[in-house]
Amino acid sequence: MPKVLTNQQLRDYNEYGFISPIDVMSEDEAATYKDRLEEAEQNHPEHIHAENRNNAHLSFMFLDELAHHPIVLDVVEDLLGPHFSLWASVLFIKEPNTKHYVSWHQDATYMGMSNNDFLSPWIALTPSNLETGCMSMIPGSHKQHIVAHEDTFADDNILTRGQRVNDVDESKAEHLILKPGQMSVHHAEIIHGSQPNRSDERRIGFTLQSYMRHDVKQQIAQNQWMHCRGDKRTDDDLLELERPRFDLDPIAQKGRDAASANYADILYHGAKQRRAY
Ligand SMILES: O=C(O)CCC(=O)C(=O)O
Repeated sequence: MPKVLTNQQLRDYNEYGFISPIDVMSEDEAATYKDRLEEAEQNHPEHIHAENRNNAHLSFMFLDELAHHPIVLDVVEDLLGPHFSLWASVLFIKEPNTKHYVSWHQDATYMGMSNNDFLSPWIALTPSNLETGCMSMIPGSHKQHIVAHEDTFADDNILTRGQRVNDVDESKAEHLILKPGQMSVHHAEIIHGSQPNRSDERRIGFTLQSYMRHDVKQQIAQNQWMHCRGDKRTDDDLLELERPRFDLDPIAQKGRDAASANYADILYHGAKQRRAY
């Protein structure tokens, strides 16, 4: 019996590779998270900015709360079962009237996992729609597994390598319109991307990338995870990441530094160049 999702949503996830929208919190509550984000950006700019956007849930309590939000974890449990951990997180912020975009890609391409049956929730803290540059998905594309990607390192492409899948039939795309406080969940192999923000407000999305069952093994670099629910991972080489107890908790911060360096080693493995994020 699922905890949060309907049987139809479970079928949709298997058939199309995503579910959207899912209510996590009210718009008012989402506004308080946006305020906390902007306070962090103002008070600790070195720890949270466009090039230091990875694993900020290890630095700031408001993002740790989202990573462990009971509705988010219930949704993950409905899809993955009772035992899972979190690998990393990314803040995808598109400033007003900017050219930044995300090319068509599949998340799992460069993660170096033993299998790609895992998922990412994407939580909207501001409206995410056609004008602000919401995510778009190619329904069912998770069923074809990983296809060829071309690394472009294009300036306005905010993916690590600017990697892109060519020849996507964009007429099939479904646009995930989210209000602040709603989230989508997508499969690691679905082809997705997003257009620039043409509006006068920020588009702020926080993606938990990704929650995985313990049978998914890291095959490149260090094996680092944050435990979320159920039994803990028991890998011999496990490096467990600790939750922060307060903003900029030095123990969790040390974990973030290590996790983000490791994340770059994994995502840029074999790449011709590296960017700062
Ligand atoms: O935020 C975006 O526009 C893209 C995010 C994305 O590709 C992801 O979360 O996997």
